Amino acid sequence: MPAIDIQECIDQVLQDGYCILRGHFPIDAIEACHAAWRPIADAHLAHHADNPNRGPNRHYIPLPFRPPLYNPAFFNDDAILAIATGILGENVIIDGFASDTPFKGSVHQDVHADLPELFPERPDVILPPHILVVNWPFVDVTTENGPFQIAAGTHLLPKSEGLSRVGAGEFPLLSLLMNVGDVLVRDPRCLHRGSPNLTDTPRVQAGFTLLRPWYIRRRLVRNPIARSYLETLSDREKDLLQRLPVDEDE
Ligand SMILES: O=C(O)CCC(=O)C(=O)O
Repeated sequence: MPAIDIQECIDQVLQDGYCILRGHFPIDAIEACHAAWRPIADAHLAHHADNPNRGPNRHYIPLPFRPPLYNPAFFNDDAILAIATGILGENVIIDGFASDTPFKGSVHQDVHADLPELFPERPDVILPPHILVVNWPFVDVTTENGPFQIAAGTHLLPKSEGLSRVGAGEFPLLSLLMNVGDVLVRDPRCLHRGSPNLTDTPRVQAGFTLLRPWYIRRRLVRNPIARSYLETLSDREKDLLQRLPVDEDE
């Protein structure tokens, strides 16, 4: 695994809005995730194939915090948590865990941020990050299968200015081509969009969010974690996962 310069990653996220850790997550663990994801996606599609929640043939699917989708190799990774702590401060917590998947027939999304502005009445005030997203693909991401596209640096602009300058072509939308094992750490305020998947293979990308502890997302769908599994985890993981609903019975 290549050595990681944590400060360089922190600086990239702060300046560009994202960094990529190449070859960072174990491939066998991701293959196990991919296999576990299929029946979850099939169950989701059985109800929602005709009303996709992220545009035509594109689905956001909340994932369970249980193995193999939950793996400490993803959620309790020293480098990722050092980057997150360096940006968000101590006591970061995890809330959402989901997959984003463009299937064949998906289209370009509108350019967007994943978050509302914290203080919409003062769009001129550019605040430091309060939330980060950690994404990792279950398949290699190519120009054909719907790469995530990002306009680097746009989290440092008022949102409406960023949107109009991306529209005017001042900020290129970069396709992030990633291999299985690569990890994207991003500020979800940085403007981005999904692009069309032209292939028959769903471009599955998992993601979880890391937050400053005072930030609460009330409308987020969070799958519960089983008490019996939570009790097997390290103290650091229990702290990270403290916001999750706990299923006492499972
Ligand atoms: O996964 C992607 O390519 C982009 C998804 C996205 O930004 C969204 O659905 O909000």
